[in-house]
Amino acid sequence: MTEIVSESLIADQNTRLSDQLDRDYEHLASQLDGRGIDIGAISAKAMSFAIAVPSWGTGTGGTRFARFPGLAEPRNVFEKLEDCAVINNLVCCTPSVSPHFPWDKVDDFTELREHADNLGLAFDAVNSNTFQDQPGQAHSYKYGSLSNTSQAAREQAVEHNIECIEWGKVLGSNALTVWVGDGSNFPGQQHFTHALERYLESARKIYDAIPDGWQMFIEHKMFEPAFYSTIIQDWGSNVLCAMELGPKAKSLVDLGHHAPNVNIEMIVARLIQFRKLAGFHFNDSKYGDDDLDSGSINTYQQFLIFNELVDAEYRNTPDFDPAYMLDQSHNVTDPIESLMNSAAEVQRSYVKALLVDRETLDGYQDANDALMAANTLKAAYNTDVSPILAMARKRAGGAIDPIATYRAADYRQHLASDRPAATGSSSGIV
Ligand code: LRH
Ligand code: MN
Repeated sequence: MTEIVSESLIADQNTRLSDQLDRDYEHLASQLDGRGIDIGAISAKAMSFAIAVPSWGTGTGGTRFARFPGLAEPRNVFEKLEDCAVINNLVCCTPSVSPHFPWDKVDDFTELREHADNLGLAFDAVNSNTFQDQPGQAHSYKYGSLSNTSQAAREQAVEHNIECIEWGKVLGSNALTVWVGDGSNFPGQQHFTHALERYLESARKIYDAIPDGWQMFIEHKMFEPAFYSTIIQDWGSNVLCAMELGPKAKSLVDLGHHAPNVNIEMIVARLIQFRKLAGFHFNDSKYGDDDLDSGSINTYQQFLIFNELVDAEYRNTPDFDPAYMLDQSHNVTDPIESLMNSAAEVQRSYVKALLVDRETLDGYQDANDALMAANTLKAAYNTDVSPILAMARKRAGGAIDPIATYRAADYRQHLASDRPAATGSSSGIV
């Protein structure tokens, strides 16, 4: 499959853009030099940036109202990986894929790992799914999973998470992400404390099955599918449970899982300070858990989040190694284009945060010079780092302009006959 987007096509497309890129890069180099910043050092860090792609993001997403599948949709995890390889070959910063079970369940996980290896891809955190009932499932998750009042349903959910760990071990993953939709729709429907006690009893059994060298990522979410209370509704409940469980449990921040206007960058700073930041599901949103493309709505917030992350690196925060993943639903765009765009936009926030003059900022903060402190951040944010991102891709063998190169390959048209249109579900996120 990757032949369609071949190295020679990428090289041809780059030839058209290379001279202008060199001029833009040199111009930015002199601008940054004037600010005492070595563009070479920044570019090296840009090239080391990596973010995982969600396997479930490679198919067209939908809402509860409808889903409008695109051309040549991936029909199974093998084809999802082929699309992920196209993304990585063009943007060169998405070397790993985060699988979701049972959506990506296969009979032979060794075969799946070999397929990924052949495509130059690795597996990131595995995701369990106890928010849907599978055909033939003994106990329904209608009233929850890890916190269900039914012990049998809780044990079934624990078993599934332990199975995900076993599958993840074969794939070479080193983390399990546990997000549950458990909650209530009516005041009085659920006893908050009893429900969380049941959740912790179940989570502890999963925690005890987490291998050495692995981590357990707990993901909080304000609402949906529950619309009155959610068992792990906010970062507070999340970090309390992660602390209760132990050092291998950390809190994962999905940007769309917070109420509008919540100061997510401060939540990130708190989780870093208490060594409980697992990592991120990057996306963007205007209202709820919209799962829109990263950097498409609130780019300054995404920059401010990376400002906290780069500051933690700058302060040599011990064992600071957050996992970066995208978690998006692509309802009206080609998922490959959206994932490439989003990976580059998250990389852009990281590179801009590297430009913050932290010594000067510290000085203004200590002097309570609010305006100059804010302007010091803005100076980095207002820098167009596009030449650094494009040069990082070019130097890594990728595309200076990934979208244009992908469109020149006409990938979906080429695959249309191999991947006949899928029939079936007309709504739902995947
Ligand atoms: C829940 C969530 C979670 C995934 C699912 C696909 O909204 O963010 O991370 O399991 O989306
Ligand atoms: Mn998520």
